[in-house]
Amino acid sequence: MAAIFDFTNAIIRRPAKSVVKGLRAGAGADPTYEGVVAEHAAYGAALVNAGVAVTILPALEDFPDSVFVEDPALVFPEGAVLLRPGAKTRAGEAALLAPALKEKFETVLALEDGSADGGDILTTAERVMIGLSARTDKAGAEALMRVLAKIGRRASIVETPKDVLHFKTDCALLDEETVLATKRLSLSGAFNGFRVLHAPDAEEAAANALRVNDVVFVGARFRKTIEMLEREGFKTVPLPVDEIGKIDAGLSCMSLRWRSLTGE
Ligand code: CIR
Repeated sequence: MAAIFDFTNAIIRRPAKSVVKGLRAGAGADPTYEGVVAEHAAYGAALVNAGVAVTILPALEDFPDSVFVEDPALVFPEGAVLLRPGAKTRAGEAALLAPALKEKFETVLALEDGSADGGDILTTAERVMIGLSARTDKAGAEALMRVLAKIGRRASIVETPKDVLHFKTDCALLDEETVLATKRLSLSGAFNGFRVLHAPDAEEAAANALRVNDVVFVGARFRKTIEMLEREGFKTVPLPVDEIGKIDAGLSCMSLRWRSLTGE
């Protein structure tokens, strides 16, 4: 049986020049456009190397954060869900993603209430975990549970630590029973029943890693995390994240990934 991290397809979106003005919680420096382009290109190449067929959508200048295509939608082998991003400047991204999803999926459902960002959603073999955050509210999370029930997915609502952008800012699924998580998130008990590897101190941002087929994408500067994962038997692919990190992003954010049931 295919594992939850076995992906055949992905959608990514080219960064817009406006990405330098992407949202961020702090008052840090802007990333450079060229830097984001380089990180995005390395990420796209890593997906291809991992055996994934990648569709690249054009940049959307009016949406500085649209390169983070994970947030306006959710995809599964059995269908896609258009979400309602919680940031005002990102609300229009879902409609602009709809045509590409309709081309790829027979079933495209839509969230009807509240707000929810894909960055707050972690799909495990058993269930879909929906993290409440400043972007995903209770109405959105509950509406999403109803939509997921239509495609036969069980879901549960969990908490994102305070002041953390998204649930997956602080965690990644490494295999069916193992997660990489920050200590602050694992303390919430969200991963009871999982084996949890903690992101080392001072490398909390490494928790936004991404398991794709046989490998785990990890931020290249997180040396201790890479060592830990390799020691645990995971094959890592270090990728540059310094520029996207300036606008609060990590490695799950730049793609929508799924296993195609039709082989297309
Ligand atoms: C934002 O604040 O929406 C973007 N600057 C970063 C989005 C990161 N996305 C993700 O973690 N899924």
